Amino acid sequence: MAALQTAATLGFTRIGLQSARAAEPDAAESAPAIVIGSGYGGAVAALRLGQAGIRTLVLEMGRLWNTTGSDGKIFCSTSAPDQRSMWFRTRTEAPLATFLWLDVVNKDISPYPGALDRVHYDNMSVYVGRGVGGGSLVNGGMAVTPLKSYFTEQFPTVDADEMYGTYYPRARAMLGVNTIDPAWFESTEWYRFTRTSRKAAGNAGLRTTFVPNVYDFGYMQREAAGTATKSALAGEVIYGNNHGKRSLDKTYWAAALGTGNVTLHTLERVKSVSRAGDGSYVLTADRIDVTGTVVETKQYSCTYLFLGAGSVGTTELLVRARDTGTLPDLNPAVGAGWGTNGNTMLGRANHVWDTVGADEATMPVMGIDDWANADNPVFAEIAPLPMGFEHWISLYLAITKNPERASFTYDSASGAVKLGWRPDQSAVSVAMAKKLFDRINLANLTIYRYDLFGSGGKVFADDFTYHPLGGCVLGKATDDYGRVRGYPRLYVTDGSLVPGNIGVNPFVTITALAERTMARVLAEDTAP
Ligand code: FAE
Repeated sequence: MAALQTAATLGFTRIGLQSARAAEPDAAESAPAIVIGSGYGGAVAALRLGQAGIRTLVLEMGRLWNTTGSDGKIFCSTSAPDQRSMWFRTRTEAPLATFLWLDVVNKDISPYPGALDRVHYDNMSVYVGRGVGGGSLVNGGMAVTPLKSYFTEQFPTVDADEMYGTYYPRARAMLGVNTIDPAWFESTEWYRFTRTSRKAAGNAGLRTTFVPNVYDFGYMQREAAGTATKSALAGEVIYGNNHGKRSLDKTYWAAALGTGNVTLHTLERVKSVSRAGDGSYVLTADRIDVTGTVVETKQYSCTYLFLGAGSVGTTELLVRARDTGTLPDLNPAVGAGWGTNGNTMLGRANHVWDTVGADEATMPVMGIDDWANADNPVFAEIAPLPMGFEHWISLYLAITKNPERASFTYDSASGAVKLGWRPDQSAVSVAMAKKLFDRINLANLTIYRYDLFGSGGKVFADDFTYHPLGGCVLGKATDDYGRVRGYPRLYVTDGSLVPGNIGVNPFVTITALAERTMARVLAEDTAP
């Protein structure tokens, strides 16, 4: 841990320098390696390239979150969102739309390159993080390793022993994964909401399990004791955490920039990818200012190109490249095999004596694990709903084993990439979540909450996902190591490799797969 903190301190200094540099317009630029996107897949690629001595340029469309606003904070809280909350919106679009059917959750904001984006497709929208660190800036930090048996089912061609013996441990160590002290968990008011949900699950004969997190639980205990500035205990999460969370800027990016070989350009959105006659890759990118105005369109070239723009970002870039003819030899598997990780959100109403407490920590630490139930496999995260008052609501993000998959296609009329997800595909997740939570409600004589997802009385939020997965599936669009088929020295390292579902929260798997890809690529593809 000491090494990690040293790297983080070093990295912050360097991040500051890089950001100053990113403000100056650049001419066309080439680098041996370019990484698109700075989430988990991009961060692993950049660190390992930098350590191998390969000069690497990283292009990220979001901003670097290292300067404070007028309130002295870098990020805003969920209860008082401002322009920093969302990516160029005039109103926030929080997952929980209403309370008591009232439109009191979302707030008007001014457009700005904020930390959270909600990308809308027909019938499905996808929450993603924007900025250096990608999803790590806005996520709940749950760092879960899937069941080995399910990993093998999803990745039959990957050596699972090697993943569980080498790459998962490597990813967890780098990410700074830790677990809550069980004794503190049992006694603190901040996790009463979780204990209440555990009791309800137990009454239905269901198993619950602690899940690790990248939020520093030592820091959280100091928050509770009043000796550290509150973050997870002050309602901070989906618009960023000002303290406590080991997001990628404090782990992988600190180490990557510390190699001296990695340069980061922020507020640059890659628009297209093509290949020059000499086999190098050519990119165009729009550089925007904080109003969203394009101030420069830049060209880059590289020998090795790593795509880490996330499941929807990477897939959109490659589908567009194939279907507009800039990378015409991409195979038909590009764009296919996309899923929501079976995500469905829901709330239950507890009895008045089963309180959840006015104080709720924002970092989830427990799940209801019914994945082994072959008839209806579900893993449900016990999610926080910090409102600062007692509301008796138990909130959950259910991850169901939904086998439905959709494809992205290029629409030449609009120039947009579309996702072919249908409502009946979401209905599969809902039916599975309902089967589990009907059981819990029956055992506890409780009911669902009808007031949280819009004025229509929707019980199951089935129109968004936190866990977009697939689109460039490992072994199909790429070889077994993320090398894109048909294009040498072009790689995918992010969540688009995961075939639509992994049964738990996905970032540890994405990180571990990227570590595996980079170990192989650096050993085989970059040798002189
Ligand atoms: P990602 O982290 O999305 O990074 C992609 C990056 O690429 C972003 O920074 C983009 O801004 C950037 N980008 C995209 N397109 C372009 C372009 N054209 N040019 C330049 N830059 C581009 O990708 N997962 C867990 O395991 N545990 C959790 O507790 C958890 N909670 C979540 C809560 C929320 C609210 C959300 C939104 C997600 C949560 N997730 C969680 C999901 C997790 O954050 C997600 O799987 C990973 O972030 C995906 O990692 P990737 O590397 O695929």
